[in-house]
Amino acid sequence: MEFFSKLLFLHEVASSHGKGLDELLIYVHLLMASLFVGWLAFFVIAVFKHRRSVNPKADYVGARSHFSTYAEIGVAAIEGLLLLGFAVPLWAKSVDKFPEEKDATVIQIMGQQFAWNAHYAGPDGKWGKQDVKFASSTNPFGLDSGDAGAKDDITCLREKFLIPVGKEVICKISSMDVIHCFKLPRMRVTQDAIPGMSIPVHFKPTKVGDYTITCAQLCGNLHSTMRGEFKVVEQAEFDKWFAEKAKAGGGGGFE
Ligand SMILES: [Cu+2]
Repeated sequence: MEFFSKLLFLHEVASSHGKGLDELLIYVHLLMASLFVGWLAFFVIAVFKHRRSVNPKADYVGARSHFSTYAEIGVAAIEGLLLLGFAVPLWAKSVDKFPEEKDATVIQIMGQQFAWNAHYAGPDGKWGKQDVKFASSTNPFGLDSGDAGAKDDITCLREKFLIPVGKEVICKISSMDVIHCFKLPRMRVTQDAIPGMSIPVHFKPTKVGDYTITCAQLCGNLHSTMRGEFKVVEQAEFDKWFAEKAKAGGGGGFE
């Protein structure tokens, strides 16, 4: 597997479900590679075997063996196995089954041309009131500064945010302008960010380190520069950062 990961230039996995996804990706590529080689070999053999000098007269019946039928059935069976035996169970286990919010780090993510912003409910665990009428480039989450629940909310606007390692993360993805796509290559997470919608995704980071968020949807002239950063840290470091952020005037971003 390690060999094939390198062959496909896959980033080192840093989430719990990433390994299964990579395995599926590798199996699909192996099947496609063998089909490519197989069909190409068949083509070359057919062209050579039936060349004009040995077959001056066309054969009007054609192939008499059933080999190609069996080969087609074999390929369809392997594809069925990949879909029903690997892809569907992986989706059910790693994508469909959400962790409980109380056991997870819940973050709202807002894409904007051309940056990523994060919003945490703060130590009280309650999201401040949000309304689109308050939304602006300095307040992308539309937080109501008059709401008591918003006072300790933490917003990281165009800046690095932290996530604790070994704990489920739920990101609720949205966009304040056009369609973006929240992509965490090393976490094997990709989800479109659609204006007016909040779409949740979840993953469990397994390695501390610095990670990049990219945008995987062509979203404007500076799309290629649309990056975000987050850091996966030990729980203690996260708690310290979280408390400091909340204390430093929470809700940041709006005055
Ligand atoms: Cu974008």
